[in-house]
Amino acid sequence: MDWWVSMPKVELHAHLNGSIRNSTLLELARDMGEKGTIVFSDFEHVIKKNDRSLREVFKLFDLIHIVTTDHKTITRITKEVVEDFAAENVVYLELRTTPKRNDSIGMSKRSYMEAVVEGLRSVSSSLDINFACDYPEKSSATAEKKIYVRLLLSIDRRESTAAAMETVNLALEMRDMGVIGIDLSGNPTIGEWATFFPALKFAREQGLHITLHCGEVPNPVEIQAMLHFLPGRIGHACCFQDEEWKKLKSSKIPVEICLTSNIQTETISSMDVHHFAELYKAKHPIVLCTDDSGVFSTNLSNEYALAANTFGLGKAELFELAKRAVNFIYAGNRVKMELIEVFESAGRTLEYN
Ligand code: 6MZ
Repeated sequence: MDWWVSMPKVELHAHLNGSIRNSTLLELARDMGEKGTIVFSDFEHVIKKNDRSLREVFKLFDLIHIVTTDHKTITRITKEVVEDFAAENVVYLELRTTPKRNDSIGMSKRSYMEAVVEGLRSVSSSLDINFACDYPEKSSATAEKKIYVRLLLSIDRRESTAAAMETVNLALEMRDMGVIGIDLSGNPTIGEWATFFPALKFAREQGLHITLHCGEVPNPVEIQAMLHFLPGRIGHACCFQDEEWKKLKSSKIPVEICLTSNIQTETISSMDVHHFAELYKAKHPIVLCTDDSGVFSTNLSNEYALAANTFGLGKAELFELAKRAVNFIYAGNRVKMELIEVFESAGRTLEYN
């Protein structure tokens, strides 16, 4: 594992609340249990379960949101998630989260996002972080690592057109705080493409980048509509049929691949039939990602090791794959050039045997 940890990596598909440390989740649930807000034993059972269907994963997210959705906790988990990615040499992270409103605790979508930004500002002093052009890069002479972080705001498929539009407007207001795009996610069996389309179209017209969860369940009409929209990237692409593969390949839309997530949620029946192999062989743009490292007990180094073992690829090939991901990031050219330099310098010192 050490080698996969030491290799620089780019993470483009990570949901904040799905990346929460298990220890933090249990601690928060225990605290709430002691205060009588929740019944801890009900949570413990769900949190500690390992294999979850897609439906159970969304039940778990509802539980996670109960214990995490206050400003202080959102700040804490943002800080921890960034530090965890940096610790395994993720050098560029696009972190996505669904802005949430909770009137009973005075939380608006904006104050939720400000708590996220506060988490970025409070990362450990052993880490250099670059997340927004208007904030001076936080760097210290003692820092051991550096990470670039950018934010994507997620629209949950349970939301209305108006709520989706509110998220897009918030993203536009927060562009100087590292927000660069919009994601469409949430339970894929809920909601209609037509509901989100106006907000996504407006977002793109305003210059925001778009990534869509696409084809997590079979839904050819929606998949076709999404591909026709030509998003900057898509996530998953598990349940595509011939026609959709053809369209995807000719469009060259990069795919965020989440191996462990797809297997655990059974959206792909086994690794030997995973579309990673076919897309890799076809030289289609792909990037390995974690999805929800906390929920699926994985990390990005583990996903690279898994790809190497499952698909018979060598270290040099996966290093190239990680480096190519720089082409698909949503940050601008200056960051891309700095990242290429990070990879080139690592490539000169890493041993491939
Ligand atoms: C679709 C997913 C997801 O936004 O509260 N999310 N949406 N498919 C998946 N595959 C397993 N994994 C996570 O992070 C949690 C939210 O991200 C979305 C869901 O909407 C979930 O509630 P945030 O930080």
